[in-house]
Amino acid sequence: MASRFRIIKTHQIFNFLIPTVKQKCTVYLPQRLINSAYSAPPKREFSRKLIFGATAGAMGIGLGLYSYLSPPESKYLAGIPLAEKADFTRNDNIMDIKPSREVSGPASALGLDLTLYQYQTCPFCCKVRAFLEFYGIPYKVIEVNPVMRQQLKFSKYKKVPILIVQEKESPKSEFLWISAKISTLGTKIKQQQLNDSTVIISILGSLFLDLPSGLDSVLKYYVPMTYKNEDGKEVEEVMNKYFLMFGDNYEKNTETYLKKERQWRKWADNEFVHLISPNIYRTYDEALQAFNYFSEVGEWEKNFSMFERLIVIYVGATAMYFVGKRLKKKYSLKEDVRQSLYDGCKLWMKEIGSKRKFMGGEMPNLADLAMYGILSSFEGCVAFQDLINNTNIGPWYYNVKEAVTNHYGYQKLKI
Ligand SMILES: N[C@@H](CCC(=O)N[C@@H](CS)C(=O)NCC(=O)O)C(=O)O
Ligand SMILES: *[C@@H]1O[C@H](CO)[C@@H](O)[C@H](O)[C@H]1NC(C)=O
Ligand SMILES: *[C@@H]1O[C@H](CO)[C@@H](O)[C@H](O)[C@H]1NC(C)=O
Ligand SMILES: *[C@@H]1O[C@H](CO)[C@@H](O)[C@H](O)[C@H]1NC(C)=O
Repeated sequence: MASRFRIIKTHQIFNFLIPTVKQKCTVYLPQRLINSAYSAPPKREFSRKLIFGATAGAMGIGLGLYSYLSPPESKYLAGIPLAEKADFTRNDNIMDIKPSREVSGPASALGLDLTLYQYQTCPFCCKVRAFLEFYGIPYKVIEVNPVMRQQLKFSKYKKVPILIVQEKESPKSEFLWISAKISTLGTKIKQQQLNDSTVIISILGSLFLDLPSGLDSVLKYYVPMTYKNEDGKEVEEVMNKYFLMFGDNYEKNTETYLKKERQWRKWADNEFVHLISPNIYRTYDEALQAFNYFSEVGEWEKNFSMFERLIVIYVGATAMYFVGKRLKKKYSLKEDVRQSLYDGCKLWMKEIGSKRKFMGGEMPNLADLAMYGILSSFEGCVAFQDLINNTNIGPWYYNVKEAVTNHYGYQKLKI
């Protein structure tokens, strides 16, 4: 019983709220909030200002009470099983972690074994999943615990998504495939860690769509550089991450098309994504509805007592309502944040125009997949319904969804 008594102090709440807001990924925050009630947030020096003064007390009491009442640890996060035990003490073998689930697809003969470290509702992770599903590439998922992040212990890079690619000898025929499978038992398997959603997509895109010359040769083109950003903080980034490396398929006349594709991938990542949180938590009622939706998809009713569930929903909604307001100011959104969201979608649809089905023409391209992935991260929220009702993005969205869920990209793979 003693171990159950874990009061979460107010400053610990800020420790996980503020970095997340800074990381521009707030859609998955509810999960983070919920999980923090199970396990104390990582110890970090507290040096940040208290911005959400008004909610602080209520949240402290709410979460404190909640952590007292809830079981000491859970294997589930919003209904998704967390990856089991991350024990890297014996060796560095990342593959020791048991995946949360496996996703199948027709492109099983790629000779690659992919493992995605992710948060289910993070828009950047949704982007990578949309890409993999569109091309029918099978992968394993390791759902990271957003507070403890013990599943990322092996990595110096601490954000999600991370993709671990294990290269089997890439056989071209069925026969070779079988022999390679047999030989892996004895051979050392090559393993690469890819960081950042856009880098992951560009590397796999180069590899599968044009340059089937092996992962190592593609990786040489995507070297991270260290530099200081506006805040004077050292960051590592692959500068050419929006560029794909082309081999024989490169044609001069596609230059404009490729430029547009890059430009809109970048826009989705750096501009559109900021419109989400202020919109899904626009009013207190909508924040509540969003949390009720998370509760539904995550089957919280099965996992939480009614009392616990209500505390999480009300405390979470209150906190996120204020976070949304702060982000609205930070990114200078319109007074009615919906207008900014509509503007974003209208701009996107205007660029596609009336002659094309997708930005990519007859088939979605990487810009379509990025935008779709980001939108799909809040598909169940009121803000999404409003978008569908008040802009013309619906038909495009559901067309991409059909293409993604039916793996329409599979026939384009060069394997
Ligand atoms: N540019 C990165 C951004 C990734 C990112 O910001 N991920 C967030 C989650 S959505 C994260 O892991 N933040 C660190 C944290 O929450 O501790 C990408 O496109 O993958
Ligand atoms: C990803 O980050 C890790 C550090 O955590 C680094 O070792 C690895 O080389 C990076 N991957 C790429 C492809 O840059
Ligand atoms: C949470 O709900 C899922 C789905 O119903 C169930 O399988 C799982 O056992 C529950 N987890 C906990 C910790 O109760
Ligand atoms: C959107 O339109 C549908 C059908 O017209 C309606 O049932 C729904 O209430 C509307 N949703 C919102 C959020 O306006």
